[in-house]
Amino acid sequence: MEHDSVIFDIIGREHERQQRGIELIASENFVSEQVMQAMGSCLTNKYAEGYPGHRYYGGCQVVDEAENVAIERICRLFGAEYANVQPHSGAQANMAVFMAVMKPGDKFMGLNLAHGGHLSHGSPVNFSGLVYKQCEYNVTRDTNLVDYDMMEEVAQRERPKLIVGGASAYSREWDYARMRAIADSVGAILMIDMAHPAGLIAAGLLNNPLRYAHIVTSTTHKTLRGPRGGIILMGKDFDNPWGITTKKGELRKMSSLLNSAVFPGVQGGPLEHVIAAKAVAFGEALQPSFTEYAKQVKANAQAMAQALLDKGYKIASGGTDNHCILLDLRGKYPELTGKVAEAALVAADITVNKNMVPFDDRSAFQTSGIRLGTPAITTRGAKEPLMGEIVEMIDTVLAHPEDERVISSVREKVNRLMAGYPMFAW
Ligand code: DSN
Repeated sequence: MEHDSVIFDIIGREHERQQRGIELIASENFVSEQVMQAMGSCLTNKYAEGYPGHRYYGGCQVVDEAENVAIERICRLFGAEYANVQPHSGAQANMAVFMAVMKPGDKFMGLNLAHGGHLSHGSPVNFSGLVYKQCEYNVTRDTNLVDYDMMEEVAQRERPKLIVGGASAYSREWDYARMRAIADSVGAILMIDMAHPAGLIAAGLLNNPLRYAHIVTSTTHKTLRGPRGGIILMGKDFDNPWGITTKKGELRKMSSLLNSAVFPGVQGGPLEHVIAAKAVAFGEALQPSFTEYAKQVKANAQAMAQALLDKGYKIASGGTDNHCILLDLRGKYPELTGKVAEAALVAADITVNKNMVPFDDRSAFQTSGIRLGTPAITTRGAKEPLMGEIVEMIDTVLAHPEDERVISSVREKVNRLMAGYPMFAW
């Protein structure tokens, strides 16, 4: 077969882009070589609709073993009693939970997308907002912390069937105990989407939502540093069989409802090569070296936040407890949009994404903020002193976002610097 030089040239250029730049997108990371190898393996050839031991295809005895290893490792990592490792993404994990616990038209509550929430937590352009009715809670204007009083008030008024916690641009710890109390007070199910901080939770650096929530979802590719994908977990309530009583009067356990919602509900054949890569990543996350990595992610985020504050920037909520920083550009450069800032930084090979900040007066296409994160740069081996240097370079670019000469001189510095931080250094 002829070598596909078109695609492999593209892959080579993307590898080069990743190698030479500073990656600060809070939801990205660099996987290990063995995670990559498992993803690129012959397991991609196998159809395995169903679950280990109960498949709709023959020849699944070997992939069954890989899926069982992934389930056992992720349960050990988070203290879970149940895991489904098949969701292709975090959004599909959320979709499956919604399908298991609600009927179309039922009401649920999630964090306002413009305040750091996620598309799949009720955006009107997403299945979550199209199929279900959403009500929402905010962060407060003064602290930018989740407004639990508002959450309680809205829950009492709207009586949602499901309360969703978790965010894609929120840098603070969550009060899961209070959320569970609010959910219990209205008979709602509590689901926490821990996609962003999962790696820090696995390392014991943040509260574990499994101790409070009925159901927890996550992606596997952010701080958890695995392949792109999703998972669903249950912990605390698993021992008390709960679920839905069928017309025949039988109780269908939540684990069974969730499994059916993933397959055949929202997905067909599982990606067994990705599941094997998830198992590899979960195995890595169980090692002491991963705890050291996660501590460094957090230390780097705090060093970066402090360096930004020292330079006069405003950070939503004033700082960070995790891997993520939401920079409110209105503090230092009120005229600068997130869109322009993102483009200037990307031109300097510093990759970030524009992001709305709480109570933003600009649209999601312009925004007044950018989101920064330390998971990927930490995997490259960065420590606290480098955070100061990065902030210096960010500040130089943001002070002159349209000056080609400034941008190109920062880019040269970035490229020289990153040559000393190989992609698979860890
Ligand atoms: N899109 C992801 C993020 O960047 O946070 C969340 O799914």
